[in-house]
Amino acid sequence: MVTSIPLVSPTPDSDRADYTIEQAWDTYTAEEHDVWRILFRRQCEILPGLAIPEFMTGIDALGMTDDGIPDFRIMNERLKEATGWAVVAVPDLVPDPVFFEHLANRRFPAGRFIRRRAQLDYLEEPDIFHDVFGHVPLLMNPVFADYMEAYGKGGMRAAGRDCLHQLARLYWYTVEFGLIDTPDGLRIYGAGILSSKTESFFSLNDPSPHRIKFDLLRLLRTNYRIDDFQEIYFVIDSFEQLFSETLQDFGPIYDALGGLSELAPFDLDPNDGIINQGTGTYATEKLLAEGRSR
Ligand code: HBI
Ligand code: FE
Repeated sequence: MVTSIPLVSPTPDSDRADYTIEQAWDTYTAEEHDVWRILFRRQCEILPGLAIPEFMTGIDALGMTDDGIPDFRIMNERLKEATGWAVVAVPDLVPDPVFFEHLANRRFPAGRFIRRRAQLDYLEEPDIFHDVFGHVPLLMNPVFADYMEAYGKGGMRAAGRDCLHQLARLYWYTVEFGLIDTPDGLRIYGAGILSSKTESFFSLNDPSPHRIKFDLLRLLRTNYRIDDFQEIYFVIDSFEQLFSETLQDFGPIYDALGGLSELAPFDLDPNDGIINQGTGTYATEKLLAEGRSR
């Protein structure tokens, strides 16, 4: 009897309050390690010169390679040594309060599963390649590691106020889709871009999106798209800037937001620090093709 070799290993649900599960690294299949290899090699080929250099050095410092899916037990030894962070396995997205609590305690929740070979270019939920390749290397950078903890603590404080959707924007436009200005030009530090071949090029080189200077109040007013390339990217000058902006008391900011209108992703505000104004062509053509308008 031919026993079919399973393509994917089982990712169980969690029965723990913090939604964590065992990574069960030994149960990943050869196919799953192959998908990691394809994604890892592809991104490492294009990212030098596009990603902030600290991202590339973080990969090496973690001992992350194209051998296959990293074993958290081994990777965490280096991560903990460097900045006190650890990656914990979860089945998929966890509730905001649980997510914030993990970050506030220097634990990064990473989806255990990896996308199928047929999903190389896009998938809905963050898988282990997005979470571990995209997010973890910069946790080796002490200032960015401090920012991520401060963000988690900010999220726990915000839980009492109805402003999690604004905090989610801060995460989205920095940790997921942030750009940073460097002496060699704009570079990528957002995990959502770093783990995507197509958006790595689009975010820096396409004339369609706006690229404007980071401004916390303006960012918190700005909606975002979850299902396609971003129409606007916020550019920070340094991780120190990001960290100090997040340390402040958000109370007055939430109060100021109350009197300001929300902004759609492609809107510009008269006070924007415009690095380059986008043409909007990508989204306009995409929406036209789908018979929709902005
Ligand atoms: N859960 N596992 C996981 N990974 C995330 O990136 C994540 C999450 N839950 C909530 C969330 N992100 C966003 O709402 C953040 O903006 C908080
Ligand atoms: Fe993410």
